[in-house]
Amino acid sequence: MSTAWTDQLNWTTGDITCLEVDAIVNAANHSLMGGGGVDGAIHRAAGPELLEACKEARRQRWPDGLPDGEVALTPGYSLPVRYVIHTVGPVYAKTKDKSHLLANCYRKSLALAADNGCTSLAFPAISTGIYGYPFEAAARIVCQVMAENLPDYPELQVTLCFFSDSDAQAFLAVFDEVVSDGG
Ligand code: AR6
Repeated sequence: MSTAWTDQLNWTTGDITCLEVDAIVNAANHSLMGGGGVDGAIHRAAGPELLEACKEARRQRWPDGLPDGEVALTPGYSLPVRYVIHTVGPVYAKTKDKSHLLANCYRKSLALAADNGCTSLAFPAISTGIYGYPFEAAARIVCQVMAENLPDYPELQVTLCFFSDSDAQAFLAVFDEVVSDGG
């Protein structure tokens, strides 16, 4: 059984805005007008041009806002990256399974990065902050999407950027389980 996808997956802890990769993913909201959490950090580090680019994306492509699970590309401006891929994770709701929307965020970000010639891409833990998605459930979805999709993008290296060591440990526990189950 091939586990080559695991060779394309890396992880780190800290502030995603410091990573020198081709593109980072932003856990944005429908408005694309910025917010708290990682979205706020990315807008602060990129500078005001990022907000202008997001307004332009709204005007041209997403007049009603970016739907859950969709992706939008902008330059990185003052960030040490070429691109920011904005995506909207689902707000967690116990009563409704939104795992496919969280999976779409990751899957469509991989495709958009590859389509734009990126060979390195970093993700924050989408939806697991203000949007309340349980961390382990989210980690399982991340592993599943990476196992299914990374073989389609053999040139792409993905870094998962966790904001704390405890998040990284929680992810690694899930990752080890998935890999030992043959994921
Ligand atoms: N670098 C890496 N990870 C970070 C950083 C950072 N600088 N800051 C926070 N995190 P969240 P969501 C982690 O709340 O749950 C915004 O207001 C954080 O610890 O940023 O998708 C948007 O505008 C958590 O693990 O995003 C939306 O309204 C993860 O990033 C809403 O929050 C995601 O937390 C989106 O909520």
